[in-house]
This record gives sequence, C-alpha cells and structure tokens, in this order.
Amino acid sequence: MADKPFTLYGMLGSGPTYKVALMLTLADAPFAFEAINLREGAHKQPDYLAKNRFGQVPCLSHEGRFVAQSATILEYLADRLGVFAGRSVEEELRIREWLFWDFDRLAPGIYRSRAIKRGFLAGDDSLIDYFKGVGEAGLGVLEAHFAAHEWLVGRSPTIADIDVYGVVCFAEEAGFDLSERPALKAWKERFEALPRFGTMAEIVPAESRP
Ligand SMILES: N[C@@H](CCC(=O)N[C@@H](CS)C(=O)NCC(=O)O)C(=O)O
Repeated sequence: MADKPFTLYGMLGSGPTYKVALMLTLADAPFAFEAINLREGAHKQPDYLAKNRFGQVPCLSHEGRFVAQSATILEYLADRLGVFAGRSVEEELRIREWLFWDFDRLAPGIYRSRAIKRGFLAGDDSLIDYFKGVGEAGLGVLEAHFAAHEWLVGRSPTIADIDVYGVVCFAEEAGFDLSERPALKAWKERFEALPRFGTMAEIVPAESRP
C-alpha cells in the first residue's frame, strides 16, 4: 500500500467512493483501496473518524493528509494531477455549480431510490414517490443540457462529468428508465468510452478487494 501515492478508503457499491476511484483510474494515478465495512460500523470507529470526521466513505489519503467528501476529493485531485479541471475561471465556476447541484438535486433522488430498492432504507409509497420525483427532475435537467452539449462543461470531460456519472450510472438500478432520455444516454455511453474507464468492480485494485 505504501508504494502507491493515494489510498482510497471506501466501500464497493458506494457511489461517492466510485466517483473517486473513477477519477484516479481515468487519470492513470495508481491507488491502494482500503475497504471500510459500514455494516460493522467501521466508519464510526475512532481510528476512521480521525481520518474523516463525518464518519462516511470515501476518504482519500495523500502525502500525509486525509481528504473527505467526494466532490472535494475530485477538486483536490484535479488540482494536484492537473487533469479533468476547468480551463478558465468560468469553467471552474460551472464545474463547481454542477458539483453542488448534484448532491442537492440529483444524488438524493437516485441514491435514495436505489437504497430503498436494495432494502438498505425503509420507504413507504410517499417517500418512494418523493425520491422518484427528485430523481426524474434531476435527470430532466441533464437531458436538457446534453441535448445541446457534449460534456457538462467545455468541450472535454471534467470532474463535473465524473461526479455526475457516479450517480447516473446507478439510475437504472434505482428504477429510472434512461431510454426515455436519449441525450443523457448518449453522454453516458461517451463517458464509458473514455480510456481506462471501468466499473467499480473492475477498477478497485484486485489485491485489496474485500
Ligand atoms: N457527501 C458525501 C456522501 C458520502 C456518503 O453518503 N457515504 C455513505 C456511503 S455511500 C456513507 O458513508 N454512509 C454512512 C453514514 O453516512 O453514516 C460524499 O460525497 O463523500
């Protein structure tokens, strides 16, 4: 583990963990993966809380520092690795807007619907409908954007695409029908065609798979 510049603490199946693993993989940055067992409460133990005070995954370790919150980690990596960043102040602003919008208006609808479907979250019909509505609205915003743009910001993929992809890739599993959103589906396929792209199971270093 010590020979890799980055260590990602996370969980297979966690969308925010996947976002960071994707960023490192697409950037061709070798990383070690340390599985945090949420079912056993490892994320609330003092040794992990010392790395991430929020008691959540993911967390990234690099050069003796720990970074929490997937969007913050993406920004940190874009800055340190010099890839998938904005090319101007304008682009940096647009990227940050998408990052904040994702966790406000997209991720809750998709991630919570998925959690209910997988039995990790109890939900009655009104809660299921609420998250379905939030998810559909978020996907609608993306469909409208991609009807006119190839990527979220500028003319090439940025951390905004990585961040949003890490949610959209779970949409079908969460019960959303992407075939009704052709521009979004086309972007998803464009993203999946990027060099080194892989699913979470494919990109987590084999030696560290739990
Ligand atoms: N905003 C955080 C969300 C992270 C998050 O929700 N992680 C989940 C796993 S997917 C978690 O750690 N849940 C346990 C908890 O919140 O106690 C991020 O993007 O890093």
